[in-house]
Amino acid sequence: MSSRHIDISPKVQDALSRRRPVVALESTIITHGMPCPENLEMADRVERIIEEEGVTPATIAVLDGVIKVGLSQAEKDQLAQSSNAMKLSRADLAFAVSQNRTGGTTVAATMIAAHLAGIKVFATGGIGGVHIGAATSFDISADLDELARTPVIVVSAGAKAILDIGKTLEVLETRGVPVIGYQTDTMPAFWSRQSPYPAPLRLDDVSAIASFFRTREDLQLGGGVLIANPVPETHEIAAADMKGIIEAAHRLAHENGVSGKAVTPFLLSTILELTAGRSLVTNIALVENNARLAARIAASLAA
Ligand code: PSU
Ligand code: MN
Repeated sequence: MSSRHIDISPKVQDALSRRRPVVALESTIITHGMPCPENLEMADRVERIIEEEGVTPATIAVLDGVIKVGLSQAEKDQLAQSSNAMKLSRADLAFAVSQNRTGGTTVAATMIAAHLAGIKVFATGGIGGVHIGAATSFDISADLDELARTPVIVVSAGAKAILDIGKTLEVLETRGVPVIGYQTDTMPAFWSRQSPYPAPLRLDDVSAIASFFRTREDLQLGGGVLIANPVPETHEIAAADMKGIIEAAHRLAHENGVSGKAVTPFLLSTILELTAGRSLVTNIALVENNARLAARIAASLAA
């Protein structure tokens, strides 16, 4: 893929042309999901974890109108410290490019860029989904439609517990997106390993996930696959502990009239305050855990 709008770093380009495994990483989590400097430490650490697995990381973002696939240290620093970075999903990606803007890419926009670059595996924290109250707010993340159309494996810790997980699973099923619990029968809920919902499908090893993805390609089904990888037990916050905090964060969002793209960042930062930083420690642990699994899936796919 060559386009004047996309710049693939030499390291990532080299891995792709030698058919070596590559894992894409999103950047809204850097610009809007975590405070500085924890965002930068997390971004560096997940890249290192992927490299330790012998796989090439490719953090994706838009810098001054160019879709970057693989960021240099200086570019990562710039993005992590930027105070006016946009939050870019499918709707705003071309806007940012044509207006020479800088922004973090959401799960949806990162999937688009990864696919354009020829990357099949992507690690994140939690995907966006159907928000609580969506019946009246109509707030459903573009991540779900992207999973339905773009053939990338997205490794997550499930849907964020700030969402309506049941409705998120219903929409994914309707749009034909396989949701696979990794070594679990239960749909994980981001900070917690448990939710009231079963995982629709289950696979227990990376070679089975790779084989499943290849079968989907053979059958020309199109669209992505969502892997739901529970947060490690050592860092889990029990669902019962999160419940009241999530409700309080929603009340505050409502009282402050927060809507649209601002909802997810507002809820995440409010929950960070209400848990005195504990949610952030868990968030970082689960992203690292997902990066490791994504690297192993990518290695298996490339073998
Ligand atoms: N998970 C996190 N932190 C985040 C996000 C997910 O732990 O910042 C971001 C992802 O980039 C995801 C986006 O794609 O939130 C979803 O936003 P929305 O609900 O506005 O579509
Ligand atoms: Mn939304």
